Amino acid sequence: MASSRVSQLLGHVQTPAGECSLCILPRHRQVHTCGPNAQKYGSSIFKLTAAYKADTFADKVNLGVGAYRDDDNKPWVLPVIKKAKAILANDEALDHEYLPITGLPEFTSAAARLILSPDSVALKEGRVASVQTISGTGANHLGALFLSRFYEFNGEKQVFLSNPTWINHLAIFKNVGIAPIYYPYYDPKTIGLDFAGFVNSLRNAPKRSVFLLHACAHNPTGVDPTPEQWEQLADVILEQGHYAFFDCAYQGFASGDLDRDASAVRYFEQRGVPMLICQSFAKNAGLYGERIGALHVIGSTKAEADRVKSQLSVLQRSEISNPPSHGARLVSMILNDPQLFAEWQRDIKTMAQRIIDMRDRLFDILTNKLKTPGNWDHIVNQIGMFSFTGINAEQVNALIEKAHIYLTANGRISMAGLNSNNIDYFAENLDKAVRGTL
Ligand code: KET
Repeated sequence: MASSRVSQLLGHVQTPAGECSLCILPRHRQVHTCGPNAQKYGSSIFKLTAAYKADTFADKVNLGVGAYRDDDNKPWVLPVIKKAKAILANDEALDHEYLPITGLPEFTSAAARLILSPDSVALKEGRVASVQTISGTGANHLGALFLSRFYEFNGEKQVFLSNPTWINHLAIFKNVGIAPIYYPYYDPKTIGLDFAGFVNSLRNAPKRSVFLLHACAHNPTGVDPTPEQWEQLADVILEQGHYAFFDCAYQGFASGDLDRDASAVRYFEQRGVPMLICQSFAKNAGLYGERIGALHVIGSTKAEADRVKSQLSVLQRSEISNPPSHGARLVSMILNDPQLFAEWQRDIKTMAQRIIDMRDRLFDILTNKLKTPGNWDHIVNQIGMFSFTGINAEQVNALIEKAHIYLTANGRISMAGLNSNNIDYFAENLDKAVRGTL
């Protein structure tokens, strides 16, 4: 039973003779869905969820996927979303026609103001090309595809990703012919940021390189640069003529404050760093399945932004034609109505605060009650949905196998999976895993 759970996680699929072991197509078929990296970049996070669901153990815990849960371990439909849904349901004027290719205009414009601020100079000058996308993943894909077609790479097409990063970044860029390479980011010795390594890599990369930056609440480490460090990063990026590819999937989740979590993006915009921003409403509006997001590309002139938008709409047309309307209508209503917006801000605070409380509780149990070996300051210092515990793959395996606690192999835990009912169970088993007694 235990080992079968591990093989499930590793994605080892037993197939009958004559079938490709990776994509389960007959071996003689000319088009295979496998290829050398099919398993490496596979949907391991969703396999983890499936293994958790299949587990019949009563006290099982899912700390895998980055999806918010309330203190009863239930998905939380934000009260403001319930309200917006009711308004939409009663709106007789709404139909189900196609949206424009670049999305619902009142959504994309409000989404751009949310991340860049209503005072953004780029917005006032009409220099932002905004397109509605299939959530944050779609924004990353469209942004990567756009760069792959139109960015003037200095040599090889490559993107610099933080080591580590959201695992899907690798597949997304490879998919459009851009080679992912890592820049140093997380330092296991300090369980913090390897700032010197990061800056060094910015200095040594070819001029005009593309650097992917997590706007806030870095996934998976929960380690963000400080405001002063962002300033220094902007200095080097400008010096070297690099391009900033911002992924912003957690606005509001880092601090509980939408504006504060947008500060790095806004600062870079003010400094005139060439950049694009991928925005997701999956987490901060709890709209995971609605697939609502946006891509914002900042141009140096309005004419350039107009050309970019036109190219983005050509790419979008061939991929999804036009984006789905429901999530766009919900978010647009909330962003454009001051009362609903204020209510959304309160909902975000509720989620962020519960996560911060869990961090405090976990830290307290590990350090004061269990006296778990090692330093656990990072649990409270890291921010956002995730904590990078620093435990090794063997300890992760023990937690999955012996305690039915599901987490990714790199030791990342989704803090939102912890609640008042399971936090003691988790802490006790983590303590045992660290001591090697589990
Ligand atoms: N960027 C980052 C950094 C990210 O963590 C996610 C999702 C996304 C983009 C895409 O989110 P979307 O739902 O497409 O708006 N991360 C969680 C889920 C996943 O892996 O797809 C996670 O890391 O658990």
